[in-house]
Amino acid sequence: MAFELAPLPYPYDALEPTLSSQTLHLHHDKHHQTYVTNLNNLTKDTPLAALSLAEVVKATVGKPDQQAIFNNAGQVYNHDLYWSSIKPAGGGSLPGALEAKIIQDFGSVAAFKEAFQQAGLTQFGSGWAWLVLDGDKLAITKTGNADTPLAHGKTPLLVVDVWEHAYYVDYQNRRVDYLKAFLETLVDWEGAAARLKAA
Ligand code: MN3
Repeated sequence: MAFELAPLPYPYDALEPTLSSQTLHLHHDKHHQTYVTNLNNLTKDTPLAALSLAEVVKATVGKPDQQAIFNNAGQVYNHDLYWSSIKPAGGGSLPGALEAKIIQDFGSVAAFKEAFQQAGLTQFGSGWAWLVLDGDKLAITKTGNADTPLAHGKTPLLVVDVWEHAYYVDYQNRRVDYLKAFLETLVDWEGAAARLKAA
């Protein structure tokens, strides 16, 4: 079965004014769709076409002859999680179990937010900032281009896309304002808590 572009889990204008309908149409219907289309073209009639998306990511990481497949599979996986990392009227208070784990591993929710924002800000060029479960501890990490912690034995819980296409229409070069908005009005803490519980 071919890989598919999942519909956005909310209407295109549901994140306004933080992220515009124009940004979501471009980001989901053009950028994300292109990675899905490329992945299908690259895996057509190969054994990889029978694998799950996560399996393709893990099977192709670090293999020079499969770099293009990894890049597109990683981008599809990362974008799927990005759309699930944000929601209308996000932000706010954290579910208790996630809050307790963040306090245990980062000292405080404020310290976590500061470090996460800094990771997104200092990812040079295109990439991603993540909250992951690494072993039994939460960690913040960043990846460049299509790379993903999934390929490196970690469980992704939250991700913010810091490729310019994610924010340039709404924030131009002000990546820091996009990251602040992500943490205060977009982030879906319940989704992250559910992924932590399932890990
Ligand atoms: Mn993107």
